[in-house]
Amino acid sequence: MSANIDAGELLVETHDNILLLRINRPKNRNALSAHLRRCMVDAVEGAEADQGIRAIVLTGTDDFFCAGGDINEFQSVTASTHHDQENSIWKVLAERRKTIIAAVEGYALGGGLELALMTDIIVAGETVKFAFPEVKLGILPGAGGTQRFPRHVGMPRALRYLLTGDRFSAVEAQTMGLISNLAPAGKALETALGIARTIARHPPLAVEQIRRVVLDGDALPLPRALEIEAAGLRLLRQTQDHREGVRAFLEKRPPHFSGR
Ligand code: CO8
Repeated sequence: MSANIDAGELLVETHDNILLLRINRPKNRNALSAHLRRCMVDAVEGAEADQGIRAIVLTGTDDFFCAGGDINEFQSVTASTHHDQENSIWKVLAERRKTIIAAVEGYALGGGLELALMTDIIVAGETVKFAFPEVKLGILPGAGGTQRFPRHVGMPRALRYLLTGDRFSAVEAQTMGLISNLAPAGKALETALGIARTIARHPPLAVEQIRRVVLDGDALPLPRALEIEAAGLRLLRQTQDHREGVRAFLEKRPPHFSGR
């Protein structure tokens, strides 16, 4: 079943328990306008509050994921308004509980690549081109790009692309460990929806805890990270869904998870 809301620059569709967000500014190559960022915040906040939504897929149009920040708006952006806007969208995305999968086709440039890096799983079509062109505009990738990119691909490779602005291919991105799946061109969305459906079938508290423990643990020394892993497991062991999962396995039947 699917329900569709046309929010203009962001098309919002519900496919059963998956929220599909389609960036829709083809004339501007899906550049991130302030309005588009606001729509994304609203959509993600709405999904967070909706227990029926188990995963989010974020995509662009057929041949463009996102060309980055809207350069037309750069001239009117001051250091402080920029900071406020950043806080709003990036904080909501960083602190969310639900899984987001990016389905990338065409190009993911600058802020578009940073947006993909904020998601949990990146699926890219094999003809995708990535780049950080910010250096050519006299700025830096300020939505986490200078920090998340090196953590994904290693410092030397990250500096090579951050300092030159050169493009790299989806195949190179896969070799670097930047993307989770390389899909045939045009099939990134289908692949991402398949992954989202699998995640959506699992107990939501387990999905949320696994994600949280992995992300929080990444910034911690190993002994402390192992403590939060243990705390997450203790919490999950007390859930009805854990008991149901074990019972269903032993009774050789499909589980019926309640989300508790
Ligand atoms: N912003 C605004 N408009 C854009 C952008 C953009 N980032 N990219 C393309 N457009 C517009 C063009 O101006 C053009 O408009 P018009 O038709 O009115 O002249 C239209 O899209 C089509 O552009 P092209 O003719 O160049 O189309 P091509 O298909 O030949 O090329 C490219 C598409 C490769 C995307 C090319 O346009 C390009 O290189 N664009 C610039 C990409 C770029 O530099 N991105 C980085 C921006 S800086 C950034 O992202 C920092 C992060 C900011 C975070 C913001 C959140 C707070």
